[in-house]
Amino acid sequence: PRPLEEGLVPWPEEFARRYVAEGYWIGQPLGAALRRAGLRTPEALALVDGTTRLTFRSLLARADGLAVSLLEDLGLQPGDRLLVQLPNCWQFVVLTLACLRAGVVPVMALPAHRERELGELAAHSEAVAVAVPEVHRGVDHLVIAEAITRAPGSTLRSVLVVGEPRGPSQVDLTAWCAEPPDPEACAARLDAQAPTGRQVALFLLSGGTTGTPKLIPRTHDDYGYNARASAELCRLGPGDAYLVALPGGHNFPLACPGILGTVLRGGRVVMLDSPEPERAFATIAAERVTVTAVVPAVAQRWLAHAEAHGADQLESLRLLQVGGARLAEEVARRVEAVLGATLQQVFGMAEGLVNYTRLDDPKEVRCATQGRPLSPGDEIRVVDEAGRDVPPGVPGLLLTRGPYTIRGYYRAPEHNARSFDPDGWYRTGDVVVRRDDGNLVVEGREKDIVNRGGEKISAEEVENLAYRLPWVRQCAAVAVPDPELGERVCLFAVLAPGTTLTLTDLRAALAPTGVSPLLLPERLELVDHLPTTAVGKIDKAALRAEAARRAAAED
Ligand code: J2J
Repeated sequence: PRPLEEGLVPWPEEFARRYVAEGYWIGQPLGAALRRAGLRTPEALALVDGTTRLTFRSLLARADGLAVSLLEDLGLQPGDRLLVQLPNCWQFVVLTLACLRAGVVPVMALPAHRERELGELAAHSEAVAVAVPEVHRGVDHLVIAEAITRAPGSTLRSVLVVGEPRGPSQVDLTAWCAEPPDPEACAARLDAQAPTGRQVALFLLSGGTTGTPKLIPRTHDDYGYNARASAELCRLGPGDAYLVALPGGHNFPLACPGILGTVLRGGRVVMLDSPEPERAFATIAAERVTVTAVVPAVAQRWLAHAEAHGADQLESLRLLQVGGARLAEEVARRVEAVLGATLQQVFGMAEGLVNYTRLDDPKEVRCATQGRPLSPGDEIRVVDEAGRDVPPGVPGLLLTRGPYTIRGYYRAPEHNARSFDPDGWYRTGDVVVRRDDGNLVVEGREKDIVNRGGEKISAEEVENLAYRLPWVRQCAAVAVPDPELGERVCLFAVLAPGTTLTLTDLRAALAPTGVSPLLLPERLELVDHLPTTAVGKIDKAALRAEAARRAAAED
């Protein structure tokens, strides 16, 4: 593999100096900061997963033991990439901390990824190892890990597995997460070669990747600040218990303030494999959970459950963060009334900028807006198509720069030319209104994705997949409104004369291609031709309206 640094876009030195001078970047490796925080209360409970309960002392020792094993037994070097696709389990937390301590860079894949996406991520990041569960929800991830390891040109050498290893290059991750006999020696070894603040700590994934996956390099300095400032904004403390109900490798539950913010504040992290209401409510009650983060689709399921069965189990919950997709104002109002927790809307992105409503904002702000930037160092602009700033109250495209917003995707010069302007502003692709009070309201988006309950799906990827069927002459994927998930994928297709296609056949034909099930359309509309705009591009706005009209007509 090539060195990590090749293909990174650093912040210009004048910005870096400012972020240091203003105290955002503290020049500390995130692993050491987490360790220092945990050592303040070594015997306090740090991590819960079912019947597994680890104190800070045990968690930190395990992380350091695993970090040393990665370096010495697996032969990883600091800067090497490790592809991580684990469900929410305690081993995920130990592994993440271990990577941060060792300077090994985790690439946070999502549970829905399959052979094709994981293979692309491994190739693009030149990962040398991959961590997977053996089997999870009926999917054999070890078979996928083996397949991407064998792929031509693969740089993967080892597989870390939660479950039973099946071969010589596979490691029992749970066993490797045991407490080492001499944690002090491990800590000393790791402290001696800790990464610097400016180095890449981890890679997150951009929602809705096209072609080559977009990897988001987050540094120790910037990600540490993201987690620390978010934890402060949410007033996390040692008395808090944070429930990880969304996939732990996503930016929201990882660092907004999420797992990392909770550990930094001496709170405890509770892992749960699914946000399904019955188990989530029981876990909140049993572990006295005070804070959690969900997407709007999950908030709605929790509401329905509480309306049917009561919300007594949620008594300890003080803060419910909702983000990832637009939350309707009526739903927001019911969340506070029915679930009894303060609602915090979070409009964030793995590239950086996170907007929050504040805990003491008036109810109208909490329910009707998506908040304002986390940091005084965040710069935002709202502009028209020509790039001119628009006044408050007028919708426009959101651009941003700041101490925790990247300046470029990893090894992606073409994407970067489109996604960042020459002054380093990141084009979020979101259409927002900035109100007079500074709060943002998300009105729509310019980027061609479907936001399925917070999961971002690239329309172009769905289209490329559908074009594999020879009788699909022309197609376009768009979002169709959905009462549960907000949006689902609808495919409009023009077929070759004399051929036909049903949704079931379409999905059955595409499923064996080893792609994430999220890419399979959930609605199919056969048409004679696709509408085009004045410049001859497929008119997606017209198709979205048509999909919405047809879906509504069926209800
Ligand atoms: C409308 N759209 C939203 C919101 C994100 C916290 C919370 C979410 C993410 C996330 C995150 C939205 N209302 N409240 O990283 O730290 C849409 C926007 C945005 C895109 C980013 C976090 N919150 N969105 O969702 O990288 O379109 O991050 O640009 O997955 O989700 O997606 P992602």
